[in-house]
Amino acid sequence: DSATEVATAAASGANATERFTSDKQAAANTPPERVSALARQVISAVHDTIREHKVTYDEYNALKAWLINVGQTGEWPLFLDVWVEHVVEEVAGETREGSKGTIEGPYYVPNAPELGSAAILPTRDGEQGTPLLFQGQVTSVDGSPLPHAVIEIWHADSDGFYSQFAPGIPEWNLRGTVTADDQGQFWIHTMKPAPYQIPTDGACGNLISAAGWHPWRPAHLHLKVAAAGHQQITTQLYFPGDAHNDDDVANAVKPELILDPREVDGGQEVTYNFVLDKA
Ligand code: MBD
Ligand code: FE
Repeated sequence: DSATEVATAAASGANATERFTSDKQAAANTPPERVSALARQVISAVHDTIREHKVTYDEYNALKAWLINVGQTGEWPLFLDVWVEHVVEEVAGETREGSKGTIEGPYYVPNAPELGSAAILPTRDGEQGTPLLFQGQVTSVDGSPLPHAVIEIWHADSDGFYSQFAPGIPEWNLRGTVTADDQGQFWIHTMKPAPYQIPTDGACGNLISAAGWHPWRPAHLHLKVAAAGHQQITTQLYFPGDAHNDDDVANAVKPELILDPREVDGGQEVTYNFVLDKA
């Protein structure tokens, strides 16, 4: 398949870096005392590691070369979202009562095509995979339906590639912005994604192979769910039986996020309801 042949780490990494730079670069306005405390603790964790393991000059230089390579392959968004974001999300989500969230990852793109409450995500002619109907309702923590809640959904294709980050895929393939009906209900027709493999030819892949880890994330749907007067959630949903639900390289699986699909004529169908906390 053509995407498989030309999806390089440098290309998808550069796209993810570009995406972050244009959408996300927020000024946190962190006071100097806090910058100092955080930076000091991170730097001293590095010092402790060096002392404890008696890190050599060769190892120090290998680290330097690797860090330079993370930037050159554009893989800072990938590295941070795979190995760091899950803890940021854990802290951010600590006080919410509604549906669990999990990490966003590097491949969200805002302003995907707007579809109605009964949506068919954009696919290619002959899009491969198992047809999936993903349906549900968005409610508030008090149980009341949230009319016209907005569900943004994006996911990989049946080769594990994301549109706009791997070449040769139409811009909005398997991405959409779905507006629920007046009862907060939605129906999304799509194709089941494949598990995602961290590119093996970039700096992250390098770390994974040098450490003898595996590069897999279980198959997943990404979602952002928003409604007036409520906190937006960012989440992912997984499929039962995936070999990597228990050892996701990005540590982003939670038991509440595993779907329970049923087999139907021509594919699968699953219901999952979202509960949003008040703003
Ligand atoms: C993904 O598809 C993803 O969801 C995350 C979190 C990291 C890398 C690739
Ligand atoms: Fe993903």
